[in-house]
Amino acid sequence: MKKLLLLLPLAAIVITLKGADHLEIRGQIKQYSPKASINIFDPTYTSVNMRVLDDAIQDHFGMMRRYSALKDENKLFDCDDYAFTFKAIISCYGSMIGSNYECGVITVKQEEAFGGIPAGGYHALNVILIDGVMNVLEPQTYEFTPLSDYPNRHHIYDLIL
Ligand SMILES: [Ca+2]
Repeated sequence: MKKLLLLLPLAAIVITLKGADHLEIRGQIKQYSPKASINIFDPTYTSVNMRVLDDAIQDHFGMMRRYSALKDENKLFDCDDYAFTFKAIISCYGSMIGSNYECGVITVKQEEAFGGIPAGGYHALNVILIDGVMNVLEPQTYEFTPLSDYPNRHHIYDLIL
């Protein structure tokens, strides 16, 4: 029992440190959406763990609440702005500890509802590497699911990472 307890933290560290290079990321998107336009700016990325993700979500939620009056008044702050501000916060968290966290913005055709956003039209949201798994995260509700289960994975138009 004691041995098992010692091994668990080590396993967690290995999973947390797992990253992805630009070719892996490109391949993951292209396997579902071969025609997607891919803009990846760095050669390698690292994975967030749940603690970093929770902290970033709290910060982003706080920022969205502070500016909610502005958002509601002019309606200019929409899905792409949620996605880019979330990406920016994740980048800031990465820079604090010298990590290049993988968090990108994707544009999709919203064929199916996801994360509380109904089907219809085009939509922007995030892809993010969480504990070594590429996830799609809806930055208006913070729901996320592995890319392999994301219902609109075959309708990704572009990625900016
Ligand atoms: Ca906008």
